[in-house]
Amino acid sequence: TPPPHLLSPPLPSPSPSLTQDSQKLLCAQRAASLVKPSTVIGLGTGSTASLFLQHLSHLLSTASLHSIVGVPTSRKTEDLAKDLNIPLTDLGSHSILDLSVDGADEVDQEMNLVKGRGGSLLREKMVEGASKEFVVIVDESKLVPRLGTTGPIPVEIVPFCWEYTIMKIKELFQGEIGFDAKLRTVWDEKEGKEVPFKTDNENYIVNLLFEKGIGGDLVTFSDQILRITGVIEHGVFIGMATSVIVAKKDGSIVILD
Ligand code: ABF
Repeated sequence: TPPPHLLSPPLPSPSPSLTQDSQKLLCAQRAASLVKPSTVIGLGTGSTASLFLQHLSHLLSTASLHSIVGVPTSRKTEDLAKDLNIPLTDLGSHSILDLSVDGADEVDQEMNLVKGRGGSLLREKMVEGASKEFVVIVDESKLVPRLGTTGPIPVEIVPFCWEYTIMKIKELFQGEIGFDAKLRTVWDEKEGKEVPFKTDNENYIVNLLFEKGIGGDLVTFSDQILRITGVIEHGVFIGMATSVIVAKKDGSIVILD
């Protein structure tokens, strides 16, 4: 055998590379471990939030947690919470929530968010806006330098004269290079054609596409969109998150707050 100094150095142990799903699970479990007994919690929507609900339900069933009650942010979450035996209430009975936990589509350095690509932005904004703490759970792919870079900004509008509302939105951003606004549609098997996607509130969604993300100030962006009659709400959540739990590929967790 060669003398020790000629032996090749041991290979560095490969750093774990978690899949996106495992990252989602990791941040969801961390958030569930932060929930205190006897609290009213806003329950988010989406795949990451669903993992949070599952873990919450597990803690409730093993009596590690008790007396919590949830406010769902969508019909889908309401159904899932019922299946998981998580007791539910609503904002009419609890106008101030202790905590909300939800996923996001994008998170910038200031913890501003894009939400609602799943379609439930209005209920999410109402519930999370009523929460003392709003914890966002994301895998690291959701971190962006500027909002609107990885996909559209969804805007909920009334179905009445929706073409007119889209026209007004387009007028607002006509100077932006590469801007487009498109009605979100889904394939209807029965009708054999694309039909407008409908939110839980029976409204439509317009997807705003910015080639390089939202340029300029987010508050101005928000004010301008909300001033259009026919627009109900948009998916940019400014200054609402109180912390963001980011699960990374290497298995670590980073908390922004
Ligand atoms: C919701 O779920 C949304 O506002 C956002 O669109 C989405 C994120 O989903 P996922 O966790 O599946 O990536 O909270």
